[in-house]
Amino acid sequence: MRFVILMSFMLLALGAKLSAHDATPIPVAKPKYTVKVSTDGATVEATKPFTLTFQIDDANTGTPITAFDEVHTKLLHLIIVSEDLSVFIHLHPVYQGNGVFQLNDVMLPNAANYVVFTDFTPTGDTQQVVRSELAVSGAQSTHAHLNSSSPEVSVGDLKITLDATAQFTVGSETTLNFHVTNAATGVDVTNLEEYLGAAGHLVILDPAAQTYIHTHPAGHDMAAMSGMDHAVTATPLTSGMDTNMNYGPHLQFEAVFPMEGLWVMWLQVQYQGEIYTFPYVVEVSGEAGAAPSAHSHG
Ligand SMILES: [Cu+2]
Repeated sequence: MRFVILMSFMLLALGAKLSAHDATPIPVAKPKYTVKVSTDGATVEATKPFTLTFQIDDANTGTPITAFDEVHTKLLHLIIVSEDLSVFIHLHPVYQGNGVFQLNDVMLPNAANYVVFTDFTPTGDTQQVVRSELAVSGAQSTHAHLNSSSPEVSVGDLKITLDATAQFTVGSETTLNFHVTNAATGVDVTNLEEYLGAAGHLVILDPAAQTYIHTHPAGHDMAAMSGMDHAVTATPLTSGMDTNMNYGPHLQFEAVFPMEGLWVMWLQVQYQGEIYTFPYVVEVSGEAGAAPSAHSHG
């Protein structure tokens, strides 16, 4: 049995949350937490550094949340994507106390509307994701125009190929297999480094950037699991892991897609001290057996 689900969780924006096995998003009437996102200037200009501040409060009482669990080595994970999903940024604001996180020298590359996901775990509660929006001066409203992308993506010295033979079906646990090779030589890469307590991070969004899925490789991040409430099974994956905590050439993730259609995924890995981000677009089909096969023969 090769399936090891260490941490695969799916969270709906606006504070609603789901376990990894829920098939459909369940909206929560009122979020438990509010995140007030502010910037240091009156406007945000493309390519100009600015400071982002996050105030996290209890939605009912308005009091600041002051205790957070460290998850994947950080108290807060910040994901920023452009509305058209061409830009993906993953950063870690620094806790200032009294429910406030801050990040200096943030820079956005173009005049666009951005969606901001703050991903945090208040001590004593489960992981929360709150969605906010941030407009850069001069932004025109737009939306993602997605096409299924090539399963092969090269960035720097690395090429990472998503197993294109897999069927992605709405509502069922989907295994995403990636194969890491040297982009120039095609040789397997087996020395990916640990990044934020995992062999890799995979963030998945729907085209409207409403549904946020963040998953990590099966069997590769035991160290990061202490104190977390995700289901853990103990079968180790032998492939792609050695005692020096190097990873590759195979990375395996699990995800449940709650809707059919195109989804965007960003895989992040660390190699030779640098973080690499690999974008993919995948098509998720309807219920198994009900949808036409992707491989039609004419
Ligand atoms: Cu992060």
